[in-house]
Parts: sequence; C-alpha cells; structure tokens
Amino acid sequence: MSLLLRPAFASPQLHLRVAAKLHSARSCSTFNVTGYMPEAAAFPGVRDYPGLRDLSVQHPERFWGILGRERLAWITPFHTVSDCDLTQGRVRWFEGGQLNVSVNCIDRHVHMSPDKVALIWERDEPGAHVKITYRQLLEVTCRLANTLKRQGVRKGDRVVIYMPASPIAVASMLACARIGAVHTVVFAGFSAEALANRIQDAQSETVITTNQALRGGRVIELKKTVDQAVKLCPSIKRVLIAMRTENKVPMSNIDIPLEEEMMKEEAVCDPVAMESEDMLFLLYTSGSTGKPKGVVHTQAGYLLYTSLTHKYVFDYHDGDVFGCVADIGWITGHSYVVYGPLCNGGTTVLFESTPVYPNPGRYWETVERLKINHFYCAPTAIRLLLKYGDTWVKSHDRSSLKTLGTVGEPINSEAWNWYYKVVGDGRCPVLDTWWQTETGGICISPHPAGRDAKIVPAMAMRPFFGIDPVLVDDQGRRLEGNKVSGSLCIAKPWPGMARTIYNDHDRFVDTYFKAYPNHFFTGDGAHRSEEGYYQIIGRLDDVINISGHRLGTAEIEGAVNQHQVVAESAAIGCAHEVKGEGSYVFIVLKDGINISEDTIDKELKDIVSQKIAKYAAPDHIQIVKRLPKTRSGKIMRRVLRKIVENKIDELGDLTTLDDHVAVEEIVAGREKILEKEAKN
Ligand code: 7RM
Repeated sequence: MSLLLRPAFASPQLHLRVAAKLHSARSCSTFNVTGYMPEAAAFPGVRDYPGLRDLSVQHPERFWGILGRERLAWITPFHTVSDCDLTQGRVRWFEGGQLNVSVNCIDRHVHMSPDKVALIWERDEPGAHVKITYRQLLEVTCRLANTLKRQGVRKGDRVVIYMPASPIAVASMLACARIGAVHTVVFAGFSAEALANRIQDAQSETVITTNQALRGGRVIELKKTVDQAVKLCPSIKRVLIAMRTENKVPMSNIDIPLEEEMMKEEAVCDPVAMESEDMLFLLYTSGSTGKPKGVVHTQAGYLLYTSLTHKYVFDYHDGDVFGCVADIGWITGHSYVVYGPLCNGGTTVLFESTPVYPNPGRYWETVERLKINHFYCAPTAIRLLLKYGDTWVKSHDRSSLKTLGTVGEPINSEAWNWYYKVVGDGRCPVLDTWWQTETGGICISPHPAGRDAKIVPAMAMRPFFGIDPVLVDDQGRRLEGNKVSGSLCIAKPWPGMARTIYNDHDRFVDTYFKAYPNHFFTGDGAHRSEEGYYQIIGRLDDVINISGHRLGTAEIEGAVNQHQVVAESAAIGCAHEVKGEGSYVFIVLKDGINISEDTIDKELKDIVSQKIAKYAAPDHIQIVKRLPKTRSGKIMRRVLRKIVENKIDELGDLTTLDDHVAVEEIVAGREKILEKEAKN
C-alpha cells in the first residue's frame, strides 16, 4: 500500500466545520476561505472568494502546486508545477510526478471506506438499479486490467470502448488507467463508419463492447455495429464483449467473452506508475472540418481539475449522491460521471436510460428512489420535459436535491426558470456551467464563489479558479471593461486543458492558439455584462450543437455528398425548439437527375445516420439549382444562414456574389418550405 501516501482529504471533523461555515455564510465576501477550501489554509492572508480567485490567476504556480500536492496521491512527487508556452501549444503540468489515476479514483477510497457505494447503475429497466461499492469496483477493475494485459494490451496502447453507461464500462476506463493504456470512449450512438474512423485514427488494436444495448426499452445490436466497423479496420486484433443481455451473438475468432475471461483472473493488479503528462485518454470531438479530432487529456492535471471543479462548483460533500445523466461517451460523462466524483470518493450515478422512458417522470422518479443530491443534465432534456407539464415532476419527492446543473449548450430562460421553480421548488441553485471537451472541466459557472453567491438566471457568470477569460474583437484586440461582446479566449493555461490533438499537434496549435496569440481560443462568443459576469452566446465557427452534442456542418456535408445524386451541399445550423439546434441542408443535384423531394429527404437522412449517427440526420433539405458563391468559389454561408432564419432584409453585402439569381431562387424555395411547414 505504499501508493497510498496519505489520505487526500481533510478529516471528517474538518468537513463538518466547513459545512457549518458554508451554511452560515451570508454572501460571497464573508465566507472564510480556509473553511470553504481547506487546502487554502496554505495561503495566508487570503480571506474571501475574490482573494482566492485573484491568487489562483496571479500566482497559478503556488495555487495549483498546493492543490496538486494536497488533493492527489502521488507515487513520486512532482518537481515542476507547470511548464507552458501557449504560443507553441505547449501545456505541461506537475512534471517529475508519477501517479496512477485508478489508485486515486478507487484504491485510496477502498482504504478509507471499502463499503461506500461508488457507482449506482440506473439501468434502462426502470426501478432496477445496482449499487457497486469501492471494494467491488476495485475488484472488477483489477480483473479487467489483468484480462487486458493477458490479451496483450500494453502501456500506451489505445483501447476503444464502445458501450453504454454501466459499471463494466467505467471499470474498462479505469482498467486502462491502471495499466497505462489510453482509452477512447466512442458514444454508442455513433454508426459503424464513425466508429471505424475513430478506431483508425487512434490506431487501436482493441475494442471493448457489449453483445447488445438497451435504450428506452429497445434492444440495440451493438456487437453487430462493431462487426461492421472492424471489417474496415485491419488494425483490430481483439474485441472484448461484455454481456448486457442474455442473448447470444455470433462470435468470430477475434471475439473474446469479457466476463468469462475476467473470472479467470486475479482480483488484484499492480497499478503502473504513470508520468503526469502521459496520455490518459483520447476523446473525439467535432470541429469545423469534416474530420473529428482526437482531443488528448493527460493524467494529473486533468484529474486534479475535474475533482476540484466537481467539489466546488456543485458544493459536493462526502456522502452526497451525484447524478450526472450524461453518457460516458461525451466529455461530461468522463469528467462528472467518472473521474471527478470518483477522485473525490463520491457516489456517482450511471444513467443508462432516456428522460422519457417509461414516461417523462423518469428523471424525477430516479431522483426520488436514489435520493440524488446533485442533478446535472443538458438544457435540451429540460426543454423536452417541460412540454409534458409539471405533474410528472411534482408526483415525485425531490427533497434530496441540493444543486441543479446544466451543460452543453445555452439554456433559455424559460427552461432555466422551470428547472429552478418546478424541479428545484425554488430551493436549489441552478448552475449553468460552460466548458468544452478541450477544457477538461467546468471553466465558467455561478458557483465557485460559494453557496450563497448571487446567481443570475441562465448565465454562466464566474470563471473558476485559475481561469482567466478575456474577450477579443476581430482584430485580436482585447476588450476591456464591461458591457462588451467578443470571442471568448482564456489567457492562462490551467491543469485541465487539452494537451494536443492525437497525431496532429499542428492542428492543435492552429485551431486553438493561432487566432489570438498566446491565448486559448474557445470557438465561442461571449458577452461580459454590466456587472462583469460572462454570458455565453454560442459557437462562432461552423460547429453546430444538436441536443448538446457538437457536430461540424462539414461532417454533415461530407456524408450528404456521398449520395450518388448530390453534386454539392451546404449545411447550416437552424434553431430547434427542443434540440437547441438542428441542421438545414441545401443540395445541388447532379445534371439530369430527377428524384422526388420525399425520396431524397429520406435517403439523405438515412445516409447521414449511417455515416455519422442518428442524431446528426438533417432536419430540413432544400434542393437548389446553385449555391451562392463568391467569385473565388467560396460558399456564402452568411447568406444561407440569413435565408434559413428568414431574415431576407438582412442578407447584407452581396457584391462579392457571382450570381444573384441563385439567391433569389433559394429565397423563393425557402418561402415555399415555410408555407408548407406552417400548414402542417
Ligand atoms: C461540456 C461540453 C462544447 C461547446 C461549447 C459551447 C457549448 C457548453 C455551454 C455551452 C452555452 C453553456 N463539451 N456549451 N456548455 N454553450 N452555455 N453552459 O458540452 O465539447 O461537447 O461542447 O458546447 O458552444 O463550445 S463539448
């Protein structure tokens, strides 16, 4: 047990004292920092949130150095807190240090309280949850780690995990961390081709999946999708299959029954000592090109940042049940279902179902039955549920709830108010948290100032510790003062930020560090209010956000263009009442093609589902004769966007357009579609 250098947490007595102080605090300027953040005892003279925040930004080495030492269990202590040069996209934290993430997330809690519940698996079948203690999680993780090793998986190898939320999926992630393999979880809603692209980019030899999946009562043939993907991927040497249902599926010579193999292995597995900057995982996310990028996160900095944000944004206390309903295939699942809560020794919910199965009360019935204290979901789910009325909420006891959070997309005030008043009974703070796959954890959200700090509805508001947001204009000039809007950049590195794009560091530098030198460019626009609070406006690039999931319009176009009748296309984001955004695709047919609108509509939806995922299927398709282009041949997306929004009087400067007739035709076509929609 030499790895467990010391418990990373303050004593229970201190916790009680901290809680007492938090509840008696009146405003953000009166709480005692050392009570709020026990580690802050090491910062003499700092008295309140603004003081702590200033210190975190002005002396990041001191701030993160102390937190890194206090909150993580190290095998070898680090010698350098940070070594970063944003102009080169160079980000390195806690060098010299060695640790194992699975030890931080499991072993040290087994040491303190083995029978504490680590995971509550809220299965698709309503009412059938399963609890897994820290001791059990360690055993499953070790058996799985030993299985991976026996099958030939080595330190640094990439392992693709294609499975829905379940204890074995979490154990797969942690087993990779234990042996130093790099996991890349692919959302189980992605198609075979999308999965294959990710396997190829990651040059992975191993896939872990399940025989089938269950979602909203329906059976999904997950293994079949993996079989199709593997056919396109000669690099794959082994597919490990866990049994989610009783049904047998055809097995080939590279398929390995996971549970059977695990039973043959020992329930202990020595963790590998990892360098702070070794890769922990890759996660693919969409950008403005057709090719998703493998965002790389490393060990210590990521873990520290997720655990710190989990604790201070949600005010997580020991014993609380944390319910983040995101799928593990997204960054929110990585940071706030798995790594943040487990690093903090918390109890975390794995939600496998949907918000409307078996009825729209599912979330709140789950809150009641599991006594969830913190609930974290996407605004799209709230917009969907509020349409079904208050009864589905009010018929369940939600008195366990303490904080409510949202993430993934802007939240409108109607949804925010319903969440606050109906779900939270006006009792729980609602936290609009802004962050990205690339930021690793929450960067802007109301709470770091403590429980009693003011919250402005539907606003992310305050930067987290160490986050230094700046707004810049198109010329790259920093906007000073308040009541300004611009591109949101972050001026200083923080431990949770991405380190590179897998196999493409140049793209990393170009995408995030070129637009505004020496700053991390987020791709989002934001407004700084009169009071100095941040409000996120949304993407400034060609990325759309469908139900909180990022998708590049170029990816949609890439899929649509593969249809044999399509000559070219342009996909534009459009407002959608529930999904937040959907897509509107203009297509030009090849010469001489005659096809009905209904046929092409269905076939293009199918092709996008097949090439990417069902959620990516376009909402509207309009056939046009030509796309509006500049004389140099660039599609004028700005013009198409205005046409989609039906803001014809705002088409703006069309002098660079090569053909005016194109625009008039498209406008006429759009009007016809609007008329048709109004009738339906
Ligand atoms: C965590 C996550 C990131 C993009 C980001 C934004 C948008 C996320 C908010 C938000 C407004 C929010 N990672 N976004 N949170 N927009 N308010 N609170 O979603 O990589 O998948 O997406 O999502 O545009 O750039 S992500």
